Amino acid sequence: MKTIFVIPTYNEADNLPVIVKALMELELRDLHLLIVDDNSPDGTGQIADHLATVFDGRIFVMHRQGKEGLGRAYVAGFTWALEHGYDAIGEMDADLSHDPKSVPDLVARIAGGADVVLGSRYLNGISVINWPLRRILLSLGANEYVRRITRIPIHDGTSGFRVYARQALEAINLPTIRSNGYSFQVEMSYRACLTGCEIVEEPIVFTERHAGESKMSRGVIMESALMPWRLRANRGKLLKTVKQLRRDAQAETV
Ligand SMILES: Nc1nc2c(ncn2[C@@H]2O[C@H](COP(=O)(O)OP(=O)(O)O)[C@@H](O)[C@H]2O)c(=O)[nH]1
Ligand SMILES: [Mg+2]
Repeated sequence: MKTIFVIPTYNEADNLPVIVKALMELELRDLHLLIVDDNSPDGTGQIADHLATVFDGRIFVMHRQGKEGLGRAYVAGFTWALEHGYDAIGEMDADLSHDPKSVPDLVARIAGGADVVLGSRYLNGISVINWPLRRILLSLGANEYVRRITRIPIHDGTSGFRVYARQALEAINLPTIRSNGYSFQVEMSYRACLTGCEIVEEPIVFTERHAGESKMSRGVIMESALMPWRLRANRGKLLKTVKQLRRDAQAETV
């Protein structure tokens, strides 16, 4: 199974070499990485290029012109991964909040037949380390808010540590994903549910970053607050598109 993890970066110079080394040292010797950097002022892009020469053939770098948001970086990265024939396509933050040691377990669930594996912080209670209470409540509240409005039966639909099987990303239809920021995670979760993907949740531990700064902003929160309503309003249209895509795919195989 050709496997790649896409890692979006914006000012992660201190974290990137550490996470890349940890990922390259995993048992998964054929794991590839795509680093998607938005022209970070702190030189993360150049560090990524250097890492790509050190781990030649396993690390790839996409340089984007400026900071366009997490969602845009992932749409570009996932599209690249599909074009390059990967079977399992993962995502994780660069700031070591997501433990590289959990990667093999997540990937194994895809190998076992799941379409989407969500690394969940809220399966067995709350597994978050070093977050202030305010941030935990925001995240829990956001998940409850999303569940109520969109009615998707997922414990951690905002998690950014996950793996998609190729066919799931194809069904999700990336060019029509609208999120710029973190609401990307919710939009993708919703789309995966609507397209009938088998989604499994695997417990993970989330640890707040030690180096660098969070890119959470007021604009990002605003978009995230509106997204569930937008998704709900467009449910009928989305289902129609999903059915049409399925018919097209069937016609192609006949
Ligand atoms: N390429 C790119 N990466 C981003 C952008 N915003 C955030 N990131 C990356 O997305 C990941 C999660 O962001 P972070 O600030 O840690 O979010 P938090 O953990 O929710 O506070 C990190 O690897 C960031 O560097 C962006 O606009 N462009
Ligand atoms: Mg973070």
